[in-house]
Amino acid sequence: MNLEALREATRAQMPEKRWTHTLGVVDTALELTSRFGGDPAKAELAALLHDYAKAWPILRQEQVIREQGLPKELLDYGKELWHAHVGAWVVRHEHGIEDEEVLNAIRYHTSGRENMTHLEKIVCLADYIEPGRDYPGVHKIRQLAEHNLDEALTAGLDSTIGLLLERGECIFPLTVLARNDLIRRRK
Ligand code: DGI
Ligand code: FE
Ligand code: FE
Ligand code: FE
Repeated sequence: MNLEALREATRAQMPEKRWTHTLGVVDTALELTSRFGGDPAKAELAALLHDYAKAWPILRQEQVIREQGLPKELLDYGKELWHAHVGAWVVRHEHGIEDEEVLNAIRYHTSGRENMTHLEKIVCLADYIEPGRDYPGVHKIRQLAEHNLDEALTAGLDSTIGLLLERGECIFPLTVLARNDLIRRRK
């Protein structure tokens, strides 16, 4: 499938607002790639597809997790985490995306994980700072993203963890592992 058809298929999965966000993540991922390196074609593809399943009915997302052997553990955590893993599965099986680097960037864009690849970092950070994002702390994360990918991503994960603490919600283990890993690698 060519990129234009994939764009239309992705757009058809979501309301206009989510599509605008997606285009913002694509632009930002490309910008981060030109700043920090990496493959722009992969960044564009992963960013385009990162929220593919975000607007799907939650029961449909749950069905994919249960029936397709995705980590059952996801069901014990926030539903907001599900779309990342579901999206990676769906674009592979419905659109033949086989590039594991791209699939992992989609799969881990919400939580991160230990040993994140450059592409995973780019997509996760782009999701935090695309121009349509507005939350306390986004300005600082954007500033850090001007010069340091890891520092910016750490600040992004900090903001997510802070929000979850405030809301009294569970923290998915990968989110904590991702942050710890980035901090340990700091020089
Ligand atoms: O899909 P987006 O809105 O563009 O962004 P996203 O995929 O980063 O999802 C953000 C949401 O996911 C936000 O409401 C917080 C939630 N989230 C992120 N990490 C965790 C989490 N929820 C739980 N329960 N645990 C996490 O570790
Ligand atoms: Fe998302
Ligand atoms: Fe995110
Ligand atoms: Fe997103």
